[in-house]
Amino acid sequence: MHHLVEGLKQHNIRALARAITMVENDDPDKLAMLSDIVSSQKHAHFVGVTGSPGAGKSSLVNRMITHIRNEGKTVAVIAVDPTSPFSGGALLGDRVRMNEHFTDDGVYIRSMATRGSLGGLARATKDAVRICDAYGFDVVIVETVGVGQSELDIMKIVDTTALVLTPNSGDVLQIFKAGIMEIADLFVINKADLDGVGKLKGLLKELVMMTSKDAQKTPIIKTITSENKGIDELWGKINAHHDYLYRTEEGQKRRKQEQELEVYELIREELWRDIKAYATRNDITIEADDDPYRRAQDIFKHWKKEGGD
Ligand SMILES: Nc1nc2c(ncn2[C@@H]2O[C@H](COP(=O)(O)OP(=O)(O)OP(=O)(O)O)[C@@H](O)[C@H]2O)c(=O)[nH]1
Ligand SMILES: [Mg+2]
Repeated sequence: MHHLVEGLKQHNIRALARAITMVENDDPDKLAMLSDIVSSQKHAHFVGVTGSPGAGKSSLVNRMITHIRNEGKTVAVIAVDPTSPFSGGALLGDRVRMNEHFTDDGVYIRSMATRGSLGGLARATKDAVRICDAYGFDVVIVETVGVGQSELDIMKIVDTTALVLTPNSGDVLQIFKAGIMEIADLFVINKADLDGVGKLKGLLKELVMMTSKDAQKTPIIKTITSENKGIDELWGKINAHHDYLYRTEEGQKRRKQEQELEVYELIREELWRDIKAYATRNDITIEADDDPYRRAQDIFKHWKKEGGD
């Protein structure tokens, strides 16, 4: 077994940090570690919290941590900022927001940044979540700023995603973006102490009615993090969604589809690496005026003819 995985099993926090750094840096040794991770997974509840910048995600996560700890469970938080290549800034903000938990061993907070592509960040986050699971946290929360496709990819990692919206902020427009309705399992109206809550709730209700495809209607929960209001209800709904996924036939079906997607995603990644390496070895170049469809077909066919590697 990989030495870092041994370390994780012994609850060594440095092994945890080093394992996450390894996936963050896309270290060549990571695959050996990750295959050992899968067999050590304990199936924590993976929760996503996404929304516009400043919607109150970190404040909400901070309250959730307290709630989860009061239930006697441990929790890891991975804060991902797809807009920033540096983890420093995000970490600073989260340190302030989640400060009170920094000395608790039952809580681990880590920021993730990308050294490469955004796709790479989604992949690295998924790996980091699994690493936290293998370590033995009961709950793993992923906080990400909702800005584009990358956060959608990141949120496919988790079991339950809460989309955080605020009244009168215009960020309700987020939910009209392609794909967001599929990933949002709960709507949170945070900053419910501000005006415009009723209007936002009405709009969300209509939207849920229009788009609901199954019995499980997307819940809408109001929270005020500054007053610790709505956190019990939010956590209750998050757990109810987890039960739905793991205890109902429809939930099983959804999990199966997601697993299939992941397997094919991994195949795509491997294929891409192989074909790219083949092209480099054979000095294949692509010119500005090439027909992209034809060139893609040509390269793929030649790669296959060579035995596909
Ligand atoms: N009025 C009010 N303000 C809130 C509430 N929750 C959070 N805030 C404030 O909103 C601001 C942003 O909170 P954060 O928790 O940092 O928001 P965030 O979504 O994590 O922000 P980023 O990570 O930068 O995208 C802070 O000034 C909070 O004090 C709330 O329920 N009501
Ligand atoms: Mg934050």
